[in-house]
Amino acid sequence: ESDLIKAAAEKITDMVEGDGDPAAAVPGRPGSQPPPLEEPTEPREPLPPKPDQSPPEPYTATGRPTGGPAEARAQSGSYLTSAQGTRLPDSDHSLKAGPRGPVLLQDHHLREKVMHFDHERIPERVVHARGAAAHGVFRSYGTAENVTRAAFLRKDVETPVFTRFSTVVGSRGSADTVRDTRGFATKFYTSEGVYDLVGNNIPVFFIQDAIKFPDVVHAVKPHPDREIPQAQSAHDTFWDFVSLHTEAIHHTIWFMSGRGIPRSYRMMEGFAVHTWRLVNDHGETTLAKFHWKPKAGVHSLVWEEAQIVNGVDPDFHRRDLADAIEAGAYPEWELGIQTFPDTPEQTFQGIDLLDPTKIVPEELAPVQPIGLLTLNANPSNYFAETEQVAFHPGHLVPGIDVTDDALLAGRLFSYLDTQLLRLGGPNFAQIPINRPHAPVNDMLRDGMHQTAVHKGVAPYKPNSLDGGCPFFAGGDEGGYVEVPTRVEAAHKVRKAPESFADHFTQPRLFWLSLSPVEREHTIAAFTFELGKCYENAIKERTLRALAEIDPYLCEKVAAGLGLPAPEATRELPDVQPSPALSQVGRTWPTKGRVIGVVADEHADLDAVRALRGQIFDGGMVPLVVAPTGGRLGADSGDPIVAQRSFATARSVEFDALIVAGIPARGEDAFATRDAKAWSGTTDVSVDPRVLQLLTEAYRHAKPLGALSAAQQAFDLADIPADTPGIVVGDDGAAVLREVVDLLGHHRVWDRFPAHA
Ligand code: HDE
Repeated sequence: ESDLIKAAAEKITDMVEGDGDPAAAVPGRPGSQPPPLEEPTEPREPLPPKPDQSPPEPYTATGRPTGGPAEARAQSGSYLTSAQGTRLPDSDHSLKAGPRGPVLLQDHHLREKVMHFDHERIPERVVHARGAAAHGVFRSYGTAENVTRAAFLRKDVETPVFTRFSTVVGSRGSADTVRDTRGFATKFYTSEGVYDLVGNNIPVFFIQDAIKFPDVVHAVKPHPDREIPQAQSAHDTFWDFVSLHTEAIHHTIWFMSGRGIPRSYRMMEGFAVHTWRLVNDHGETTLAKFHWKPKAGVHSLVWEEAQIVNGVDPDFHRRDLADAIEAGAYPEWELGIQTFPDTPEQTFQGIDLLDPTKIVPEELAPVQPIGLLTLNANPSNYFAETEQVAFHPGHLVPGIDVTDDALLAGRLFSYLDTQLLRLGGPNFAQIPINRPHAPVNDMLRDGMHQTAVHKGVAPYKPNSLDGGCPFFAGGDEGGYVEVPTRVEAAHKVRKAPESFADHFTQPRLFWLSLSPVEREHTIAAFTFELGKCYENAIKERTLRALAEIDPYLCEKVAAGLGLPAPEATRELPDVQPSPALSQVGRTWPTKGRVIGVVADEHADLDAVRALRGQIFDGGMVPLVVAPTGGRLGADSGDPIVAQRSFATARSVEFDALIVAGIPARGEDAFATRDAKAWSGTTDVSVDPRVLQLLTEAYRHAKPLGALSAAQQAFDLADIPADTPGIVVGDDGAAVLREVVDLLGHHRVWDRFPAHA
């Protein structure tokens, strides 16, 4: 047989003109080539092999293509690649569990190739429809080099990226600050093809098997009869599903906590959820979970804030991201990995690594930083970039491989399939934002929205007419070679592993890791959401699930619903809390936070100027709030621009407030309104909108400061001066310092009642 292969290889080589023998450079290539055809009846000179082509035109943040030939997708170049530019070692065999099969669902090359072929003869995301995105760069520390051979994770390699954040449930026009999970998807345009890290801001998922995804999504989407409620989980069908399907309760308790209403996309963690298999230069494998850690800290809104924002500024998160980038305050995240030995059991300290409803606490497996993501440019066109970007967990590069997580397997199918409908055909990899920055030499042809003008006559392998090009890449030429993991022979079953049946230990771990105030907010969220359900049976079933997590949680929610609290059916497990899961009790950076300075013409304008400068110098955003738009001290040599007026400002926009003057109630301001109704006070000598600013900020436990002359504003707003987080003084700089110290904790947590 080997003689036959050798003769075949020589024959092909003879037919090829040009330098050297490209076949010789490809280990194993002759073995993958069937014997050549007999001589053509009309012999003619074969086409010469073509050189590696240039990458397709990359799209930049400024919208300017940075070069590359127009006909960038002919079957030219040295190596056959996927549509994402990843070199392929083989295109003739499906990935199978042994030579006799069965074929594995995780064969993303097979699916890409066949999917594309199926659609060669020539609408909103079904989930994650609403999003906001930005361009940036990922700089690798090189600390992952020992576990993965991925080129973009080598030391100091910089890779362009595009990151899209999203809500899951609402449609494209829904509001940003609804209670929901957030998507956190990053496309890395690496030298080895596109790598997509398609994660969420919650490290676990609702379900353990992709086959249930349509069920959970149907349950959380609006009711099919009236199509309400929009972008909400607070309705019967969602809680019906969760209460009947308790593996969802872990994800659910995460988004009932503050994690479901982030303060900003810039202040969210991200998680790839599944366990991945990394492979290094020596072929050694390691299991890993990916984490994004925001430099700005992990912060949430409180529920009332989130609701006000939905009305006042439904684009709050989108605006916040774009404004920060435009101001040069580039958001940053560190990418980190938790690593685990790749043992046959695929468990770590008893935790099943293939179960996407389980975390591994950071205290057991520390998150090791491997690189820094900086988002530094806003998209130039929402549709072209944010809307048309197509992520896919199967866009992988050598060094990162999948595991047998059944949720991941379904995703590997779904993300390609959904783009066919959404982007109108199989050529979405040619849309500028999706184009790899690595050479693409695929043999995918024609179809809807084909933009390439292909040359050559032989878009098939093997061929002699195009000089046999392009060639396969072995592992040492950057080919994506699947890790030959062993698949044990077993019976075909529709079953989950036993360990997947534990649905409550980790929700309890999460609950016990929260601080008392975070627990109260979580109780309030459960009480609100279940309170919006009509069916008592659904509430009762959910309470039974809560009883398996914690008696206090269950009792408080039950009391709020006016229902009896059930008992747990077993002794609750003794779990060790994970302090890393709480957002309270740590000091965070204050860079990028927004401080409002309230003033009018009668305020000490020098003090206002000084405050503004000091806030700015501290890397924060000062926003002067004045009775009207325009400028304060217009006649002075140094007028102060008012960024907000009493009509446009609302407390939710500020992380802290400092009152520099007490703005009297203006002639026209609310002349016909009842000041008491707005401000909770009968005194109308202060503009009621200022009182509203203060009372709301106070309720939301934000740091509040006042220059001594203005402290009366607190009395008028019924804010006791001796409560925590109220700072009054003559020296503006000292007041600011104290306010910023408080802001380092995000909120004045002591101001919230907390018993749990
Ligand atoms: Fe997705 N998901 N998903 N998902 N997902 C989509 O793909 C799907 C899951 C995530 O900004 C869709 O292009 C299935 C987990 C993000 O464009 C679709 C299952 C995680 C985004 C799809 C999951 C995610 C999506 C809809 C269960 C976190 C937005 C539009 C097996 C690790 C990406 C699209 C963007 C989008 C399917 C579960 C994250 C339909 C079948 C778990 C961030 O293909």
